[in-house]
Amino acid sequence: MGSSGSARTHHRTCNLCEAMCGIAIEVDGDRITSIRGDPDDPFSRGYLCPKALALQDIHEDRDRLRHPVRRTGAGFQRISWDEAFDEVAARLRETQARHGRDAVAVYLGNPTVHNHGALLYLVPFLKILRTRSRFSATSVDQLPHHLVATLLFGHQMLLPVPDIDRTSFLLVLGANPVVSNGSLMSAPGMPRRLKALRERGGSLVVVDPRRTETAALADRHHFIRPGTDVFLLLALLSTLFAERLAAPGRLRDVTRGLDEIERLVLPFTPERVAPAVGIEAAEIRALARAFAAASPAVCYGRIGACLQEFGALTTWLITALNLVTGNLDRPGGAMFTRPVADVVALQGLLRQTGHLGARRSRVRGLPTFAGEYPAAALAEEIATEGPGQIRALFTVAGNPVLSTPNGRALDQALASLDFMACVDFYINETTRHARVILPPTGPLERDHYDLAFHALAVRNTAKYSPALFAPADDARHDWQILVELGARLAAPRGRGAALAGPAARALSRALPPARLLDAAIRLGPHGDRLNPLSRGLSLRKLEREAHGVDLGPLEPCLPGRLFTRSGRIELAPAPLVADLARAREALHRAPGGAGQAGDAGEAGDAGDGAGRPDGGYDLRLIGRRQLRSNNSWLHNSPRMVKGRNRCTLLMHPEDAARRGIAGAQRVRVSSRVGSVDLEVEVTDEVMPGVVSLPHGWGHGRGGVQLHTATQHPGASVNDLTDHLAVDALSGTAALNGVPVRVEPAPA
Ligand SMILES: Nc1nc2c(c(=O)[nH]1)N[C@H]1C(S)=C(S)[C@@H](COP(=O)(O)OP(=O)(O)OC[C@H]3O[C@@H](n4cnc5c(=O)[nH]c(N)nc54)[C@H](O)[C@@H]3O)O[C@H]1N2
Ligand SMILES: Nc1nc2c(c(=O)[nH]1)N[C@H]1C(S)=C(S)[C@@H](COP(=O)(O)OP(=O)(O)OC[C@H]3O[C@@H](n4cnc5c(=O)[nH]c(N)nc54)[C@H](O)[C@@H]3O)O[C@H]1N2
Ligand code: SF4
Ligand SMILES: [Mo]
Repeated sequence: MGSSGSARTHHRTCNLCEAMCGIAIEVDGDRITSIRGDPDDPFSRGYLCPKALALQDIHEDRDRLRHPVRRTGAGFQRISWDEAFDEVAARLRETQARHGRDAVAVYLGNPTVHNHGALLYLVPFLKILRTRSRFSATSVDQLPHHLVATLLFGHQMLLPVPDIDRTSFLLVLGANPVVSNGSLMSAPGMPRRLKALRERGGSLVVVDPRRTETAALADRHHFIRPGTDVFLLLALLSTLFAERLAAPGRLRDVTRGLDEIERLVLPFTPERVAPAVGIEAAEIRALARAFAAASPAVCYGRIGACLQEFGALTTWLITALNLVTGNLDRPGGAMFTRPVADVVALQGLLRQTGHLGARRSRVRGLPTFAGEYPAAALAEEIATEGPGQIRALFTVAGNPVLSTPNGRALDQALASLDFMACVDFYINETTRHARVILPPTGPLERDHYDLAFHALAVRNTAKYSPALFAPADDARHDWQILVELGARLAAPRGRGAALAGPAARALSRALPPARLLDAAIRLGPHGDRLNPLSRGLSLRKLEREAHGVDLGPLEPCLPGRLFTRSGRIELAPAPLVADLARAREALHRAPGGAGQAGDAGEAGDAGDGAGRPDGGYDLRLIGRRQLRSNNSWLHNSPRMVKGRNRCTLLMHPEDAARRGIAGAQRVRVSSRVGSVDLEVEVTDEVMPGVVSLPHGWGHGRGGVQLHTATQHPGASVNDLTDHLAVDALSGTAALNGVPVRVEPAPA
């Protein structure tokens, strides 16, 4: 950065969430003087959320590590990069030499997906490490979407995106885009886009156990019992077929399994599912008819629909609903992108199209997807002795202690590892267990391109953001850390020699990510095909467009883009059809089902449930995202945590009264795996029988070096979520719908 005294404005993309807002950062010398929305960004048109300011706070954060550290008896101490790389490489190799290559596990966190350098270089790095013990945040997030895309379309990244700017009916299940700013639906300025939908005469219907900020903008909001979306969707489909409203249109001839879907869903009438779902049969029928009548319409489901007992089935049936009504691959429906750097094509070349159940986890037999085990199995794989036990862990941009189920158990398991190293710039709840922490550059010190999120956006757009600040001389980007460590792991020395190979050679010649990106852009669908006279794009041309480029609305692409062997959409794939048996069984046991005994599950005064054999877990806990928070890692920004305590439990007035809870008092929430004490907020914004807690809090653990966050510690919802509760088909954690008990906290 120049050191002149005059202010300059730089246009960049905010890289904190999926929305990719254009930002105008005013810099004076080395100081940021303001961060505003960029009105000239064609995609975000000036929109900004409060988190953008955290970019500055992270940049200036004194707790952010700027050099490697090693944990000693006297706390973390600075070491050189050489020492750090040598120690990490030596200890990982030693662990693999003694206990086998899978004794070293890897956990990749969410920010890797917002970091194209890390994304590109994790592929060869993991090839060198050769461990099959791979975990990531995917299994506490969007895994059901990848699984369904693989089974239906043949490729895990063929994820249909709701075309919200052109739809006339948006049905939202378990997502709160007004706060989250959209997920698997990149579209900055959600409130404006949703208001525009209604202004052009369209409808927004939200189905959520909480009356969310998104529900507040909707024509209609329905409460739903957590985890029962699968039944609602079955009943919507059942109604469509029974009333001859199904009309797949253009895709009928390229879809296999339509008849089977009809046969499978017909028995799930609205009357049959209504008591379990908590929405009246007449309402379900009306919703099905309204959805079928709207042209176009689209159903969209996210975290609340995914992170639950039937996450894969729910995600599947959402796509089935879109397809059966002719809304898949249709403007205003659910569409596919044609990104500038086409990750679908790139992964297709690498044959990374997704595969379920190639292996099963050692302890519990949970399936892998795309080579990764479910994060819900990580703690037990560390803690359970025997051949194949995990002895060392390497994390990149993750905080699984706060973000995966039964975080306490994982916290304890991490303390028992032989060795742990983390690529992260904070000493947080997870990285405090590391022996060595390798800190990458901060979010404004690296070039940024949204390799993943341009592929999930509601329009085809592209924008490249060069680093705003030059990193310190001895700083390393994530990709450089992976390259240097990879090279050391591969170096032919002692028994590690076996690790050398093509991936190692690729790393030793490592090109900066920008060069790889340039190739992907130029050879991609909007590229110049390496012809300098072409009007197509290259990275250099993209760089000249400081506000980004808009390449138009999404366009139909099926069946051409399918990767299935049959060349068709496989709407009724065997694993999903088989999993319906589990849903049928659950419906049988649910309220109104034939297998339901009396009114159990609606247990009344459970204030003293602790003494009951079933634990008295008579409430269902769900999650809640917050505007000034980004998973677990923005609470060290003073501007993100200022104001009232936001880590509160929402509880319905009837549930509170029954437990003698008056409001704004401390309560104890207990589940099968643990308890936390925190403040309650009594509100009818949640439905009776449901309580809600945000995730990402719980900073009050010893050794966390986040000076602001630890002053606002909150409690971790994942000290309550149960690692045994997973969507059995996909292994995705069921972080919503957790059975809990609530009582006034002991004095
Ligand atoms: N401000 C902010 N923005 C974020 C993030 C953040 O932490 N903070 N995180 C980012 C990330 S990583 C992601 S993946 C996205 C997630 O984006 P969203 O999925 O839009 O975010 P959530 O707020 O988790 O929305 C889940 C909704 O599901 C509801 N719900 C819970 N259980 C059920 C159920 O069983 N059925 C139904 N129908 N609904 C249910 C919850 O009440 C909640 O409103 O947000 C991203 N954006
Ligand atoms: N109960 C409950 N739990 C949830 C969810 C929920 O809705 N409810 N949501 C889930 C979802 S959707 C997600 S995505 C996961 C997130 O789970 P994780 O990815 O495990 O956790 P994060 O909180 O995102 O932690 C990100 C870490 O990356 C570091 N970091 C940030 N930027 C960079 C970078 O550029 N490079 C490197 N090397 N490090 C960086 C931060 O310091 C932080 O330590 O949480 C999940 N957990
Ligand atoms: S919505 Fe997301 S991308 Fe936009 S400013 Fe907020 S955090 Fe950044
Ligand atoms: Mo996520």
